[in-house]
Amino acid sequence: MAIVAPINKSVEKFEGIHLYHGDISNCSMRVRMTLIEKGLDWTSHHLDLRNEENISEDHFGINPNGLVPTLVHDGVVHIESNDIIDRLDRAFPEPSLRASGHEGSLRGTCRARHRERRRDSHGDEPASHCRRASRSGGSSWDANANRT
Ligand SMILES: N[C@@H](CCC(=O)N[C@@H](CS)C(=O)NCC(=O)O)C(=O)O
Repeated sequence: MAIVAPINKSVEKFEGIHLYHGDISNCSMRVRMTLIEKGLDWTSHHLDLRNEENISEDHFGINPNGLVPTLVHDGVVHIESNDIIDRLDRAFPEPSLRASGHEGSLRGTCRARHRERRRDSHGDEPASHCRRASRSGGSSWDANANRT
């Protein structure tokens, strides 16, 4: 699990779930989908990657790589999207992102869902977990987030 001791100490006072993310970042999108899937309340800190808002002293003080996504959960800073998703799935287990029989491993779940989709004969129909995310999230990428 990628936990960071931030230089920017202000985030250590954050309560709840705060996500530093970008609309054009697929790593951020996967974390947003996880938050939506689990129906979690979160605060959005959107960074415009086109304008290099991630390249700032403030953000380097939170994520030493200057990348998104960065999750701050009750003042603890997490980087790396796969670790963030895993962390969220462990902290908020329902609904689980793990396939039954693969409870220990998100990678196993990804493989199982990939096989499921290949078996699906409905052409472009998205997988069930994607349909649920789009129903609850609407069209906006942070429709269910609190904004700062
Ligand atoms: N391994 C990292 C990769 C993070 C990453 O590369 N983020 C990209 C967006 S998907 C980013 O912040 N790019 C900004 C830049 O390169 O300046 C993760 O999975 O979180």
